[in-house]
This record gives sequence, C-alpha cells and structure tokens, in this order.
Amino acid sequence: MGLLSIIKKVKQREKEMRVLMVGLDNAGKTTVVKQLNGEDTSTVSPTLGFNIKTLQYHSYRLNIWDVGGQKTLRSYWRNYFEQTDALIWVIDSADTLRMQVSTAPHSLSTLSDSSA
Ligand SMILES: Nc1nc2c(ncn2[C@@H]2O[C@H](COP(=O)(O)OP(=O)(O)OP(=O)(O)O)[C@@H](O)[C@H]2O)c(=O)[nH]1
Ligand SMILES: [Mg+2]
Repeated sequence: MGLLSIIKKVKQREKEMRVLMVGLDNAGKTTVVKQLNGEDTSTVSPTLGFNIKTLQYHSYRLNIWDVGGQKTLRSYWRNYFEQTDALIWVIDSADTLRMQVSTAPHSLSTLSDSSA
C-alpha cells in the first residue's frame, strides 16, 4: 500500500465518528435515530441490547450506537463507552416522574463506574 493510500485511509477514519446514545427506557432514543434516518417511526419497540445505524452528515460518517435503556441493561452501558467520540444523553421531558432519575449524576456515572 502506497503512502498516499495510507494517508487517505487515516483521513477517512478521522471523518468517521462513533456516537453513543443512552438514556432511560422509553426516552425516545430509537425513535430519534429512525427519524434522522428517514425511517417509519410507527413501529418502534424497546431495544434489547443495541442497534447501530450509520448516518452521513456532510463529510462525516456517524456510527450511532443506540443502546437499550431498561434497568437491567444499564449496567452494560459502560461496555459501549470505549472509543466513543460523542455521547448523546436522551431525556424525555414529558416524563416528569422519572426526570430526577434521568438527570441524576449517578445515572451518568454508570458509564464509567466499573463497580456499577
Ligand atoms: N409523542 C411522542 N412519542 C415519542 C417521541 N419519542 C418517542 N416516542 C414514543 O415513545 C416510545 C418509546 O420510544 P423508543 O424510541 O423506543 O425509546 P427508547 O429510548 O429507544 O427505549 P429503549 O429502547 O427501551 O431504551 C415509542 O412508542 C415512541 O413512539 C416523541 O418525541 N413524541
Ligand atoms: Mg430503543
């Protein structure tokens, strides 16, 4: 592989970003991703595990990791954190009952806390 090809590959990689999307279950993460991708949002179901969607934004390739937010899945969030370039924390502003859980620092700390 020539030097130019290597440089081109590195440049391409720099334009590829890994975006992690987390938040409580039913917050609307999958719906947002589907909407951005121009997909039908009338058939959204809870995410058991994760979905990856690749979107093109100008010259950027965004690999969006949409991770399930159910309580039993939250301890796995930190496994997706490595090599993430951007984090989107989705909050359902209409879910006033769970607003405190959603915005509490301990919710976010589950991403990095290895004892969680
Ligand atoms: N009215 C309205 N409904 C929404 C909106 N966003 C999501 N919903 C609905 O809320 C429900 C849950 O949305 P999801 O996108 O599955 O939520 P999620 O955050 O991916 O949930 P998990 O996968 O369980 O973590 C679906 O029935 C959506 O249609 C919104 O902006 N407005
Ligand atoms: Mg989902």
